[in-house]
Amino acid sequence: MDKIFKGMKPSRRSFLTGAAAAGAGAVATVAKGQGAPDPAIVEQQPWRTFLGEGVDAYPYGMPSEHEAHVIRRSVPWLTADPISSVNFTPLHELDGIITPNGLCFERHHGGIAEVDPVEHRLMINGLVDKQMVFTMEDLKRFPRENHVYFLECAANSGMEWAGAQLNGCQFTHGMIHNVMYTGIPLRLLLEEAGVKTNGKWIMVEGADAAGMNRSIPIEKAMDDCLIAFKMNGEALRPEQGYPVRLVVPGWEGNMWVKWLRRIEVGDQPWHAREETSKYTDLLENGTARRFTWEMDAKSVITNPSPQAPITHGPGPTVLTGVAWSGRGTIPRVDVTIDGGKNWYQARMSGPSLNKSMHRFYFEFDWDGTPLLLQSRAHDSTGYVQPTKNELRAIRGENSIYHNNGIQTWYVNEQGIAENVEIS
Ligand SMILES: Nc1nc2c(c(=O)[nH]1)N[C@H]1C(S)=C(S)[C@@H](COP(=O)(O)O)O[C@H]1N2
Ligand SMILES: [Mo]
Repeated sequence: MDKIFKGMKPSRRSFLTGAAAAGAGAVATVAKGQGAPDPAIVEQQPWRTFLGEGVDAYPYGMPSEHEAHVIRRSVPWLTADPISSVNFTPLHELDGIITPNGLCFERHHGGIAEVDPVEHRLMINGLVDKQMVFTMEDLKRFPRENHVYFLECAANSGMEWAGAQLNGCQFTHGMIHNVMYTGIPLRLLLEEAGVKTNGKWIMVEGADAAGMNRSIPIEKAMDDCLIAFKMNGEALRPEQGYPVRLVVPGWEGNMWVKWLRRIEVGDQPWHAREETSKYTDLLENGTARRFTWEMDAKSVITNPSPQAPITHGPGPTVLTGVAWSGRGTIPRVDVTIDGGKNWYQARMSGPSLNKSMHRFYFEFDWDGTPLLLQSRAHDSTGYVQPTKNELRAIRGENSIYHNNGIQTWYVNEQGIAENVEIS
């Protein structure tokens, strides 16, 4: 990239003092100035001329029709068939930290299972004192907990290993959602069944046609895993595993088995398809990285970004994005608007929860010259998000999974943004 940068400096201070200083003058840089009377002010708007719908018009509420573009989207060339496919969370349209249920990305290996909760059973078998079968009603008699956790597919940003490819944070980073789960600690169910002393692993299996399964070490199972049946306060959506899914905080999304039907306790891992042929990365020396469960710290700028260009021209500009780590919280995110020449600490806003998404902002005065935007997350262990090239130096070029490299957006004079890489 050979772009010219001049006169860009962050100016949160000048924006704030300007706005506080004296109404009119300062605000004029943000709002429209004088000129012809604004019809939106001086003319009667249609919605003032008739009464609105009554309270029962929408028994289950939906977003405004003006938000119809805020949807999950797929990339047709990524998969051959929607039955075993993925779509992406529209990160560039969201704010705060919670992903609304209808916008949580979906990844299914055998389509969305249509499970009847009354007929659904969860079985625990294998190396236990007492094999057990629970109905949904049984599960709801165990003590519950509420936690906000991100779920990120290990393949999120996978296409970017080969270079900048997909034009939009929805597609480069949208295999993630952040939800408040209500569920039962898995530990309580395992204690009920009584894990034998040689029980070192569990195998979790879905009730979908794919029967997707994964092995999880018993330490994690006994630590913070949840048997979840609610997301953001309401029942899980069918796409997300209704009526019950496993929550494996901080670990790759593939392990969060949906439509959970069976937990087998064993003395070694099962070497299932999803932990051998998939979710494994071949290194340059011919060995493979396997059982890479934890999701490393990562961040992305959601606005501006290719699907969310700057449309207001130069002047006060709000940059925002999200950051997360499978190892803890995100105390700090740095951002640059000049491709790394200068870094500034972003402002974190909203709750800082363990293994949850975090929101950051950076307000600056855009002078209308091209920008190279990047964000860099620091997690609570001190780990700092690497560049893509730092990752490639260690993992080589064969990887698909666990790409947590720094993302770059190029913004031109018109405010149009594009996915690029700089060395
Ligand atoms: N039973 C079952 N569980 C599953 C899957 C599946 O296909 N079947 N897909 C897995 C993968 S690869 C991911 S990334 C997450 C996606 O969860 P989501 O659809 O809620 O986004 O679910 C995991 N759990
Ligand atoms: Mo996944």
